[in-house]
Amino acid sequence: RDQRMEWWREARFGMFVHWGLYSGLAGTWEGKAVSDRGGMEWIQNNVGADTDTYAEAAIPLFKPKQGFAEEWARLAKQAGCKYVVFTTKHHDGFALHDSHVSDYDAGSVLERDLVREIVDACRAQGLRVGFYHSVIDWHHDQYGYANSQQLPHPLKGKPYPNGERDHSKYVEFLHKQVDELMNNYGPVDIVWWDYSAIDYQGDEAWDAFNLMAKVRKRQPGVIMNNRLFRIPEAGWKSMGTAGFSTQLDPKYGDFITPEQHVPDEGMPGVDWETCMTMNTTWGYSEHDHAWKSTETLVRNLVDIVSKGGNYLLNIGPTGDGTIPPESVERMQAVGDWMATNGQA
Ligand code: FUL
Repeated sequence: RDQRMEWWREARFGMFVHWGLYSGLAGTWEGKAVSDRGGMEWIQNNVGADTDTYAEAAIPLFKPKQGFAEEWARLAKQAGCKYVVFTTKHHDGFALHDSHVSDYDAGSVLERDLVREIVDACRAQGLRVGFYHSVIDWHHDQYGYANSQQLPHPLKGKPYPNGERDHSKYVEFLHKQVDELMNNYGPVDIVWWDYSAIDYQGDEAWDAFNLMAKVRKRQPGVIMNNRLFRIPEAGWKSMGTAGFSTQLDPKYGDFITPEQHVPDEGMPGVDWETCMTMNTTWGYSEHDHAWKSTETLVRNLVDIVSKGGNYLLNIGPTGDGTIPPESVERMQAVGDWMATNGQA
């Protein structure tokens, strides 16, 4: 087992943050609730909007307030989290850093570098920092697994060669953007890839081994999850509650992300992490009121930790970066419990 994993094995509890253009839309499209359940970070896909229509609706609603990142970091600290993993880019393709290889990024659109703001705030609280990065990209015009015509079902898109797109151009772009993220923000503790699915097979789709090698070269201490690959040997047969293999070949990543599935017997010798929402959506939705109780969250934490895993609990801030009060309350309550019952 890899020594780079040591801090993470002790960490137990992390805060996940889904935040991007979709957050301002808040689960609403053209004045109507898209749904009161499920991942509203997928709203572009759910309503079948092409990237321009989506951007036009979403950009005016994404207005990060000053100091939002300090609020996140303070809450993570209070809650007893040891690390924060946040979306540097989700499937919609909008990057939160100041990217020089894209104009669909916070630098170009808002003249802000939101990644820097978040990293600085987390570091100031002594938190480890993880970059969630989506390899899926509904914006890039050469992305080969979907095009705007195929929305709302981009996952059923066929890979290049499709006669229209040169997916290798997208891969080049992906590598460059990741390189920016690895070079410009100091030490990065985690890269949390998301994700390879049925049609997207690891190395072929993303030049994944090279991508990982480059990341490790720039960030010798970094650890990465196994979602860059969708092959059984990588330990990820399914993201859902179906079975998955407990084997993780380190060449595919350092830890398994089984998501909302904890086998009764745990997974001795395997580093794993369960990520979870507090309601049913990762990205903010004003319509989702299905909040899990604090008791449930504490039970989850105990359950996961007792089986040797880490719990990565999600918040979905609004378009200005405010954390929903329901999430604040729950994080603080978990923090109180940790302070009384947890390890130091
Ligand atoms: C999935 C994504 O499709 C969801 O939107 C979310 O980010 C979840 C954590 O992972 O792969």
